[in-house]
Amino acid sequence: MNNRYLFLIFILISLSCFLKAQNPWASSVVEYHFGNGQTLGQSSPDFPSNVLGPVNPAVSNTVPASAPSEVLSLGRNGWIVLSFEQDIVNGAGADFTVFENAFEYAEGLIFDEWLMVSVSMDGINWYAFPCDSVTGEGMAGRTPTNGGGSTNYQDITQSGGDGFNLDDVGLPSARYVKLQDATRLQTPEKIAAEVDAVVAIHTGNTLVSMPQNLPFFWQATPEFFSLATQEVIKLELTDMGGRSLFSTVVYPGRAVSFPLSGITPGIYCLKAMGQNNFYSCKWNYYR
Ligand SMILES: [Ca+2]
Ligand SMILES: [Ca+2]
Ligand SMILES: [Ca+2]
Repeated sequence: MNNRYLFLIFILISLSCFLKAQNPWASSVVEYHFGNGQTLGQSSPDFPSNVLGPVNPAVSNTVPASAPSEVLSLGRNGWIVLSFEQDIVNGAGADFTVFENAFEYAEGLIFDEWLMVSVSMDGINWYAFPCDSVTGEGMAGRTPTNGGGSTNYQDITQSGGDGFNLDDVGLPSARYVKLQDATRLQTPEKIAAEVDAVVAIHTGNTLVSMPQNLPFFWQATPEFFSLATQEVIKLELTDMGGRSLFSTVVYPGRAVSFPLSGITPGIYCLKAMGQNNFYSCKWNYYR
């Protein structure tokens, strides 16, 4: 086998690893309990694939997902716990989006079936998103899904669905999302909510808070943190107690990269000191 083929195989393996690592959709069902009244999509071979992976791009705000292969009815008071290949992390704004099959049945009128949402980092301790049992505010199942082949489902302004911000439960990250039917709080024709899909908007490593218009560019993988800059800066990583873990000077046009193998996942402070500027931000490191 010549080098050209070896190179091609290397590229294909790298690409497949990259694509696998990028799956932002719920990837497994951890636990569930179905309630009464509706059984759509609850049996094999529709379940569990109907709640994992992406939504059907053919759906729209007036034509919702309705096939058992696409959606799962939880039944009255039913619930399900979904997990992800990577942690959902707390970035700017909404961090994940829940897609039910709410739809617009007349101008401005939505047939919504509510789901209470909670999250957990460890699958043991749960944090419920605050919600209003009268208006449904803070619950999922309220906003139709927008379809279309070019929709970016990690952009809540394009995707529709209901977005949730980990800021609202005070968590830096979550691995599990629990959805519980809450149609008992609604009018009687709402029998049970369906689950179509859940997508993580922010995954893996991210900066929790980062000032805008920085004079440097950063990138993080679970293994390395790299940074390139337009001015000479001193870069320092400290723990939240101020203890210095790494420090270096970065020059324009010469990116630096430092290994994260010796650093345990957690929250750190990243400081960049330029000649006239000082930047400091909290960095949420997850593997
Ligand atoms: Ca957030
Ligand atoms: Ca529904
Ligand atoms: Ca689905």
